[in-house]
Formats: sequence, C-alpha cells, structure tokens
Amino acid sequence: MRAALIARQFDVQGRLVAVEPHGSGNVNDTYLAIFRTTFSEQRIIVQRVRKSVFPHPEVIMQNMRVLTDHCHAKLEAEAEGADRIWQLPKIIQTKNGEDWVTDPDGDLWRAISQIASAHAYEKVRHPEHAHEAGCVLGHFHRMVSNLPADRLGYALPGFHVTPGYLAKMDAALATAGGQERLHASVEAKRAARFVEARRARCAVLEDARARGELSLRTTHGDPKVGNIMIDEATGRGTCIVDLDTVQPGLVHHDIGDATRSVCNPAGEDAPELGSVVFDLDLFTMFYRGYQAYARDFLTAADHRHLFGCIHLIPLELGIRFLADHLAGDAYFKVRYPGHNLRRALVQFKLAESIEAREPAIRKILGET
Ligand code: GN1
Ligand code: MG
Repeated sequence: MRAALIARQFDVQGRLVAVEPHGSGNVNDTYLAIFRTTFSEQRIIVQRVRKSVFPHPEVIMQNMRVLTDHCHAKLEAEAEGADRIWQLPKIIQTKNGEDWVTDPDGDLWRAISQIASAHAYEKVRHPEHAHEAGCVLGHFHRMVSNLPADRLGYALPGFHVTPGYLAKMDAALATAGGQERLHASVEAKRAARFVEARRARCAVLEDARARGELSLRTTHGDPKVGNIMIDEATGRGTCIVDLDTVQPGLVHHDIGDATRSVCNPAGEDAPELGSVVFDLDLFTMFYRGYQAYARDFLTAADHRHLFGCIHLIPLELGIRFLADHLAGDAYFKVRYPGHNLRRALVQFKLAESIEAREPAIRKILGET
C-alpha cells in the first residue's frame, strides 16, 4: 500500500505497525500511521493532497511552515498564563529533513503530529460544544492577528470568492452534461432557482473588500466543527486542525464557515431536510466563545458585515456543491450519486433559515 511506503519515509522512531484510513475529509486522503518501539508508540497523520483540488500543494506546506512556526512560538511563550494548554499539530519532517515527499505520480504527501486524547465531531453535540468551537476559532484568530497575511501564499486561488463559484456554476450549466443533470431532478432545478433569487447578494463581501472596508488577514479557511478538536479529559476546545486552506482571506470567511457548521445541529449530511435549522442557542454560545478571545481585533466595519457572512457562506458552500454536482462530481468526494446535490440542498435550507431569523441573529450580534 502506497500510504505505508510513504509513512516510512518520515522521521519517526520505531516500526510501522498499522496504516488505516482516518477522518472524513471531502478532499484529501488521510491515514493514521502507528509506529511502535519496545517501550512506546507514536501515531501520526499522513495525507495525500489532491492535486486536482490544490493546484499548488507546495504552497500549502510553505504556509503551514510559516503558520506553525509563528503559532508554536507564541503558544509556548504564552503557555504559563494561558487558561488551558492550546495545541496545534506540527509538521513531521522526512528522514532527509524535508517538509513533504512527492510520490511517483507527482502527488504531495505530508505527515503531521496527531493531537492525542482529543476528538473532532462532525456535528455539534450541545451548546457547550458550540461555545468551545467559538473559543477555538477566536483563539486562532487572536494567535494569527500579528502574522501578516502577505507572509502567506495562495494555496487555493479564488477560495471563498463567492462570485467565482457562481461563475463556475454558470459554466457547468452551459454544458450539455450540466443541462442534463439540471433537468434530471426537480431538486436540482429548485436549487438552481434558489441561487438565482440570491445572485445579487453573492458579492457582499467582495464588494466591501473592494471598497476598502474589509481587509485581508491570515485565515484558516475551513473552520467547520469537524476540524475543531475537543480535549477528552476536560471537554474544552484544544485546537483547530486541517491547515490546508490557511491563506490570506477575510475573517468573515472563517466566521461564516464556522457558524454554518456549528449552528446546524443536523449536520452537513442531514438525513431530513426538515431538521436543518440555524439554531440560535448554539449561535449565542458560539459567538460568546468567539468574542472571549477575538473581541479586540474586530473593527466596526468587520461587525457591520457579520450577518452578511453568516448568510453568505452557507449559500456559497451550497453553490459549490451544486456546481460540482452539475459538473459531474469532480471536486468533492461523494459517497453516492446525487450526494453533492443533497449537500447543496442542506446548505440552502440553512441559508433560508438564516434569512428567516435575521432580526434575532442581528440582536445576538449586538446590533440595535
Ligand atoms: C472541504 O476536505 P474538507 O472536508 O476539509 C472543503 C471546504 C468545505 C468542506 C465542507 C479545500 O473540506 O471548503 O467547507 O469540504 N475544502 C476545500 O465539508 O475545498
Ligand atoms: Mg479542509
């Protein structure tokens, strides 16, 4: 198995005893590799980065190096006065001292440390969990608030640029295959109409950025609940994982992505569309946790666009899923035909729930 051959190239003590698929990412292939010596065991995460999704995988690794060097130094310097032991995975180098290896197919593989005794959950479990997710994202934003975004490259050009995803959807619709998939189901047509009715709202963040109201910062890019690790021993958040999408972005991308995930207790794969709602109690708890760490660096303009991003990011993710469905499932891994369409419908249901609760959400945000 290729993952085992690759795992042995990293600088880990002991003998490799197991390599098994790990997690439920929609893009990369992830494995857990276990190494043992006579007295100890080390578990590492080994991943193949999908080049069909990430055109510049080496930029991911350069960013990860810059980010982890910055954050680990900061975490260690602040550890004594901190309210908990905050963690962040580290890059495990190869035996030759490299940050990654390239396989004969040209795919990039890397290894990172596993955060021990902690779990990430695909769905939020209770309000306290939402609170901890808010703390972890707020803490991450605080940690990178003095890491200038221009120290990072663009691993995924166009990521979270919503009008770009609309253009992709339009391009898919302009193909014969796209038309065929559109007309194959009432759901696909309904989904396309849902987007059509909201087309004008898709540029809210990009327009604000063009006007100079919002500026690029170091962002995580993918802070969904499934990337937030909860310490088994204390029940508190301990770190955020999946650093592939760390690049210059708007904090709004992160806030909207976290809330679309944390505040939807039915999850991204909700079996019943009727169970998908934006839960205001979960949102209250999330926002309280976020503000506990990040209050200080949000500007007045940032605040003005918070509702906008909470609504936009589920709409954007729905458009991404729908565009991929129409294009024949080239980007996101699917478990069954129509999976991306189904995922899109869940996000649209969530966006609709956010529209219906706009006044209540704005109130929780402290708007008068
Ligand atoms: C993808 O691969 P994964 O699960 O970490 C996607 C995110 C989406 C997410 C939805 C690089 O993340 O943007 O929000 O699926 N990552 C990329 O589950 O596109
Ligand atoms: Mg990811």
